[in-house]
Amino acid sequence: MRIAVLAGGVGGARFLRGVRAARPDDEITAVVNTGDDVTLHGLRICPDLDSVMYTLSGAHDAERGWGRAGETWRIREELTAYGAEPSWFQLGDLDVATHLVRTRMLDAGFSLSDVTAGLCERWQPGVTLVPMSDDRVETHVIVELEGRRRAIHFQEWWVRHRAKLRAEGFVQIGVDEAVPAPGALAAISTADVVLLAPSNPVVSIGTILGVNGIREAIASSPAKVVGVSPIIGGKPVRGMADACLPAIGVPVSAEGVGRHYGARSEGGLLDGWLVSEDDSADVPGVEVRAIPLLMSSDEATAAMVSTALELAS
Ligand code: FO1
Repeated sequence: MRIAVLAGGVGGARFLRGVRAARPDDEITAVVNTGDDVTLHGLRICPDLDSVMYTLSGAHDAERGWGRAGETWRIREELTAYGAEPSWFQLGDLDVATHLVRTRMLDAGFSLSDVTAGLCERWQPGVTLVPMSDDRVETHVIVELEGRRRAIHFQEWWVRHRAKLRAEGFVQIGVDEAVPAPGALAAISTADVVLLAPSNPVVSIGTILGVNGIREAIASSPAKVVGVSPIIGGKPVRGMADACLPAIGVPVSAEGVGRHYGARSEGGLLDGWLVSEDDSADVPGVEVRAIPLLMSSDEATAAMVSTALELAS
């Protein structure tokens, strides 16, 4: 079976471990959000691609959800000693090596897809990772800061301000010109099943869907499309979906997000929608299943994936 998964960072990475555990012999392709990407200290950083790559290879720090296990912070301490801003973004020494290799390859003219494939040569994630686009797309958040409305980079909003500044809107700089990365559309159109990981529906899944042609490829794909709610009991398990959804007028609920994605039969995306056993959701035109949704282990996540695949069959 060919499975295509739209995924963001931490939640998407955990989910992909479950997909791989549930279907170890199948061809799994993850189309990963790159709207969180940022250039800092001259390095190109791709948080979601790195979270997925590290987590699938077991090199991740499970507590943080991002960056490497066994990380040290000497470079960061030195940068801070020099007063080299931004000091609010923690760059680990091991992680810096990834950004150095990526930046050097990009500067040499390789595409982000080539870079990702190159990095995965070492990490062997067992899933094909494809950026949503090789073109630069950066999510900015419209906030009120010091009495002025302005757009700040998603990472500044999320890391520096801990998403405490009310998000009035999100803008994906560059998305209008962005085309899907090679392999992204093929993964979707040749898939037997397309899964929407329980990632942030606005800045992760939403950003991927905003790339020209991706939403259309899903809507016209012969595959069944099943999503997994990132909201359990009215709040996200991790991350800041509850700070993002109000900005686009979507209720912070499993039902709200399911209706936001919409039914394929009505021009939306979903055939099936998984919600937590404590939730209920009426999503017209979509088959809903209420099951345990906590990704507490690969086995727990694999059980969710098996239910999603049953729904799709
Ligand atoms: N998240 C934080 O909350 N604080 C950080 O200092 C931080 C640094 C960082 C460095 C590299 C990287 O790949 C991710 C990093 N993240 C950090 C996580 C990142 O902001 C999020 O994982 C995604 O952008 C949101 O999904």
